[in-house]
Amino acid sequence: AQPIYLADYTPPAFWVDRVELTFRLHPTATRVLSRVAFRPNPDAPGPFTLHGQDLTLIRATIDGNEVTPTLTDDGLTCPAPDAPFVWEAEVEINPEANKALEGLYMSNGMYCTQCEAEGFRKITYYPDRPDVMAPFIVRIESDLPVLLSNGNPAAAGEGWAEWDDPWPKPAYLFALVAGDLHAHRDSFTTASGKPVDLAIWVRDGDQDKCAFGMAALKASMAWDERVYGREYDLDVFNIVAVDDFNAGAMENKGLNVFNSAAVLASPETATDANFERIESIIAHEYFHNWTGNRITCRDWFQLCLKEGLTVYRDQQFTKDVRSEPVKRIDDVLMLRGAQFREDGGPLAHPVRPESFVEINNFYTATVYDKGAEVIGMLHRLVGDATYARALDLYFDRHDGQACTIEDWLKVFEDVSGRDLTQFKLWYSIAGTPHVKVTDTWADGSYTLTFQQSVPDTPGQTDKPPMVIPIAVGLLDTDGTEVVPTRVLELTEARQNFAFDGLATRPVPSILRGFSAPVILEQTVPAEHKRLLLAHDTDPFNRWEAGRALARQALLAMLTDRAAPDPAYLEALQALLADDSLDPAFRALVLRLPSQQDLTQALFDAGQVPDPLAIHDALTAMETAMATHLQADLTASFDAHQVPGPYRPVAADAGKRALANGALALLTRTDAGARAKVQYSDAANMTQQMAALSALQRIGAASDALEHFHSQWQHERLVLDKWFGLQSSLSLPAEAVATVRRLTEHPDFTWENPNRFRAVFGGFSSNLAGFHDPSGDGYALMADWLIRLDRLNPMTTARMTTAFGTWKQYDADRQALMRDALERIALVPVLSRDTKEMVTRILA
Ligand code: DPP
Ligand code: ZN
Repeated sequence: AQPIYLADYTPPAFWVDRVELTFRLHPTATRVLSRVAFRPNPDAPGPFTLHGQDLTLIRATIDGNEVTPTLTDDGLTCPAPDAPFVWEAEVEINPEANKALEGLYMSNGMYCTQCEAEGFRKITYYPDRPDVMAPFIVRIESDLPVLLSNGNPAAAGEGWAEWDDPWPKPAYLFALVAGDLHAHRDSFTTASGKPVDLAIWVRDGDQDKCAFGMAALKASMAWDERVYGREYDLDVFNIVAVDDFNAGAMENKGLNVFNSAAVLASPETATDANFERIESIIAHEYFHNWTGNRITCRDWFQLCLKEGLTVYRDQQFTKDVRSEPVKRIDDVLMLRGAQFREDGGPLAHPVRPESFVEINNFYTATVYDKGAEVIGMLHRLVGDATYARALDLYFDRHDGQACTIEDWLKVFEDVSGRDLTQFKLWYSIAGTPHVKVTDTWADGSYTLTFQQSVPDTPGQTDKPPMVIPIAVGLLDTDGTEVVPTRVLELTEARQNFAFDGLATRPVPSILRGFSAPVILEQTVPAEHKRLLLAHDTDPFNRWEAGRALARQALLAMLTDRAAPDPAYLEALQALLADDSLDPAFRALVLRLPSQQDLTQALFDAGQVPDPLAIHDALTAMETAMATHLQADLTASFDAHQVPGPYRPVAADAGKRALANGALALLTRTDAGARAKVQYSDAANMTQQMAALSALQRIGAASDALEHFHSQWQHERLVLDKWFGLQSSLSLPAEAVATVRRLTEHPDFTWENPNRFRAVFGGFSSNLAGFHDPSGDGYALMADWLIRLDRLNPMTTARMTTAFGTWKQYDADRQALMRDALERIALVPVLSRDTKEMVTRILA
C-alpha cells in the first residue's frame, strides 16, 4: 500500500447536495439503496469516482439511466455529466461477517455502525472524505423494535423508521443502530429554551447502569453553553451502548455510539476511575458536536483540529466539575506514559502527520493528547479573554465547513495580532523538546538560562527552536513565595530571563502546571525538592517535586544498590498527615513512578533497563514505605473510609483513592490481612477491586479471584476487570503462564476488543512479565496479534505498540522482540493497518 501525503491534497471533483439512504436490514444480506445529488466542483474538475470496499453492486443509475461503472481497487469510476445529477445505487453487504467492526456490523444481535475514519465506504459507494458534507435522510427497514440514525426522527411505522439530519455532515459521522434496545430517558432545555429529548439505549439488563452517563451528558450540555456559548442543535440526542467496539466512543451526529465500557456504570460494577472516565468520554463526544461535527476536518491529516481541541475541552470540563490540580496531574501522567513514550521511539510523528498508509493508525496519544497540550499552550500565551474571542470567531467564521490547522491558527492571529508562524512548528515537528535550565545569582539579580533542543525522530533532524511557555515562580529558602507565577516565553535555542530586586538567592519552581509538553532537565538539590514538595504554591510542581524525589530514590536503588531514601520517606510522612491537602492529591503523591517511567528514566540516563530489577526496586520501595510509614498509612487508611451509600463524586473518590493507596502499601507487610477484610466487606466495585489488586500484587489473590469470577461471571464489563487484573498484575515469574491460561479460559471471547485488550493490553503493561527473558511473552503476544489481525486489523495494529520501545532493551531482548515483529511482518495476508505499524516499529 502506498502512503498518502498531506501535500497532495486536492478538493473533491464533485460536491454532494443531499443524500437519501434506505437500509433493508438482514444479518447476512443487507441491501443499501442510495440516492445522492452531486454537483461538479468548478474549482477542481476531475473524473467521477466513489469509494467502496467489500460491496456487491446490484445496480447503478445516473439521472435514472442505468450505468455500468468501472470497479477500481478502492471503489468505482463512471462517466458523469458536467452538470448536477442524481446518482442511485443498490449494494449488498454482509454485516454478520464483519468482524473488523468498521462499517455496518452486528454485536449481540444488534446492528451498529462505525464509520470514522473510512468505514462508510463499506456501507455504500460514496465520496468517503471529510470535506464532502451533506444533509442525510435515512430510512431503515427491519423488524427490530428500535431503529435509529442521525438527526431528528421524521416518520415511523410497523417495520420502518425515517430520520432526517438537516446539518451537513461528512460520511464519517453517519450512524445507524437497530436492535432490541431499552431507553433510559431524560430531557434538556437549551439556553434559548429549546427542549431536547435525551436517551441512552442499552441491552435488557443494563437499564440500571445509565443514570450516571445521563447526568454527565446533561452537565456537558450545560457546560458547553456556559463556557463556550454552544447550544445543541437537534430535537434529540441519542447514545447507544455496544459491546463490540474498537475505540471508546464515536461522536456521530445526534447518535453517539459508545463502547459499553465507556458509558455503563453502577456502584456495584464500576470503580471511581471508571465513573470519572465515563464522565469525560460523554463530555468529549458531546463537545464534538461543535468541535468536529459543525466544524469538521478538511482531510484526515487535520485530525488534531477536532481531537486536540475536543480533548482540551473535555479536560477543562473535568477540571471544572472535579479538582483542577488532580486532573492536571492525571493528564500529565497519561501524557508522559503514552505520548512521550510514542514521541521518543520509532512511532514518533507530528501532531499533524504529513503522510500515512492507514489513517486508523494515527488516532494516537500524539494527535489527541499532545494536540490538546498545544491548544493549552496557545491558551496560556494569549490569555483567557483572547482565547474566548478566538473561539467565538472560529465558530462564526467556520460553522458548516471542513477546516485546516491554518484556519484554526488564523483566528488566533486575527484576534490577538500575534504572528504564530513559529508556534505552528508544534504541529509539524515531532519529538518531545528537552529544556535544560541553569541559574546564576549575582548582586540581587537571579537569572534563569534555558536551552532547548528537539531530538531527531523518524524522517526529521536538525529542528528549529519552538515557542515554549514556561510558567515560573520563585520561593525563598523558608518556602515563602517571593515571585508569583509568571509565564516566560522561550523562543530561542538559548535564552536568559532575569529577576531583580530579590533579597536572597531564591528556589525556582519551573514549568508550573506543566505549562508545556517538554522534558525539563535541571539539577535540583534534594533539599530544594523537599522544600517545593512542602511549600510550593503550585500544586502540580508540589507533586512533581515528590515525584522527582521518588524517582531519584528508586534510581539510586537500581544503579547504586542504595537503600530506600529515608529523607523521601520522611517527606511523605509530613504530607500524608497534612489534612489541609485534598486526599486525592495525597493519593497521587503516594503513588510511585510506574515501571514504564523508570524504564524511560534509565534509558534517558544512558542505561539499559532491566524490567525485573525495576519491578523488584518498586516492590522494595513499597515494602520500605509500609514499614517506615506503617502508623501514618494505617491512620490514613482508617481516616478516609467513606461511610454510607456509594456516591461517584470527586470528594468521596479522593478519600477512597487515599485509603486504597495506603491499603496497597500496607498489604506489602500484613500478608493481605486488611485487603482480605476489605474484599469480603466491599459494598462497591471500587473497594472490591482495590482489595483484589492489592492481594494480586503480593500473589495472594487466588481465593478472591475465584470468588470474584463466580460473583460476576454474567457481567461482561466486570469480567474484563477480572482478566485485566490478572494479566497486568501477575508476578513476573507467573505472568506468561497466567496470560496463556487466561487465553484458554472459556470466557476469553477474544473477538471482543474489550476482552482482548483486557488480557493483552494488561499484559503489555506488566513490563516485568511481558519482557520475560525467555521471550515467551513476546511470542505469545505475536501469536495472538497474528490471529486477531485476520478479523480485526484496527485493534491488532494498535496493540502492536506493545513492542514500540524494543530498542530500549538489552541485545537479547531486542533480538527476541525483533523475531516476534518479523514473524508478524511476514504473515502473507497481513492487514494494511498492522503491516504499517510493524514496518514503522522495525525501521
Ligand atoms: N472520534 C472518536 C473520538 O475520539 C474516535 N473514535 O471521540
Ligand atoms: Zn474525539
